[in-house]
Amino acid sequence: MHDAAWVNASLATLREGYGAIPDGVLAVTNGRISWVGPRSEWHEAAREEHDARGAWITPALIDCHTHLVYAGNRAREFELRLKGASYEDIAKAGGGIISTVRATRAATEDELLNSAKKRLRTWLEEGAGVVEIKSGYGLDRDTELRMLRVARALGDALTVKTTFLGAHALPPEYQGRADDYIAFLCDEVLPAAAAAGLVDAVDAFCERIAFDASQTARVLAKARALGLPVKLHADQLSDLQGAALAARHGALSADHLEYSSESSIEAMRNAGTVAVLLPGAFYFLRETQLPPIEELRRRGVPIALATDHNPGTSPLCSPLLVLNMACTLFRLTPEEALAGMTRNAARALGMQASHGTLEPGKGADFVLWDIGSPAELAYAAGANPCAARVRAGRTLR
Ligand code: DI6
Ligand code: FE
Repeated sequence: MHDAAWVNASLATLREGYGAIPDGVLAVTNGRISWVGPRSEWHEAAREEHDARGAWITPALIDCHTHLVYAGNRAREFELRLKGASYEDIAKAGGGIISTVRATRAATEDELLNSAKKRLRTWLEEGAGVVEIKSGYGLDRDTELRMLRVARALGDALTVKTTFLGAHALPPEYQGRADDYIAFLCDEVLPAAAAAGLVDAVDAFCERIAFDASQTARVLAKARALGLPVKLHADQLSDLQGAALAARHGALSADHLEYSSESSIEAMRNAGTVAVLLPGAFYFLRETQLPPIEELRRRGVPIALATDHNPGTSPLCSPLLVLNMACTLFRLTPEEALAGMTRNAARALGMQASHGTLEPGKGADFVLWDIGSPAELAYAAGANPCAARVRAGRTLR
């Protein structure tokens, strides 16, 4: 006897491709999926039966790369960029990430929590079940830990995975002393955050305007020494062989990748590192260099997608729009796009055993969509066909 069953539904299990089962049944027991298959093979019983009225059911969306916790916004900077200033010029002039750092350091924990909760509403309305949230706007001990505590506190509405990103930019107080700052992160801030149980993974920004390969390697090595998985902002604005560096450290994912080389993609394939592509930053920065999609496909590197929500390069608040952008800007197929925010996004967070597909034993986190085919999720930009969100078997909307 199952706790509940959803009948009269089309299922997109995302096990392989869409993994579509027209006219399927999905059953749940103790918050986990306990049966998935065609109605014709369903001969079991459930205490509760939900009529999905022909809706499509997919795994809940997973946003595996966000900077969702911060104070202030950077609309002024967006204006400056449209008047000709580049992202790097603004960063060099003390704007950019550092301006958000100033605002975030000045904000209270409640202010950070309330502003993040407000933002998160769109993710919940658009069927997200898991969101990854990075620190990285404190760049000191107290604010980095405060950001991670706020991220954890958001975990009642959906599943949150936290990522320590102290190596996001060099704070003003360490100008010209990047190696000292990296030592401060490795010797003090990261161990403190890990000891407080606030860190699920560790990331860094390996880039000309941030940290070089050897500074990045020290942070990743420290994370590994603490038994924490790693991810990397790699080759976003130039090719520092960041993706290869991430692969050498057995990273869960390497993210951005616009300037990654073939040999780096090969290293990712060998290490099982997922490619996280971020069409929002590509769009807002009006980048023209496409990530190596064909190379990733050819070498069978799983492609995940995310909003990269942040106030500077991707103030994008819609997981569904990412699906559309991935198709229109990066020429992914709608099937690849949906796999990018379910199956492959789960892998980018090390959650493939419990999330990302509709399979018995996995968490009963799924969404009912008012659509005629799964391709509509990427097709209709700006539409939100989410009819209901189910978390651990309980309907939330
Ligand atoms: N790359 C990005 O695009 C963001 N962080 C990063 O490492 C930018 C963050 C910001 O501008 O606030
Ligand atoms: Fe990012």
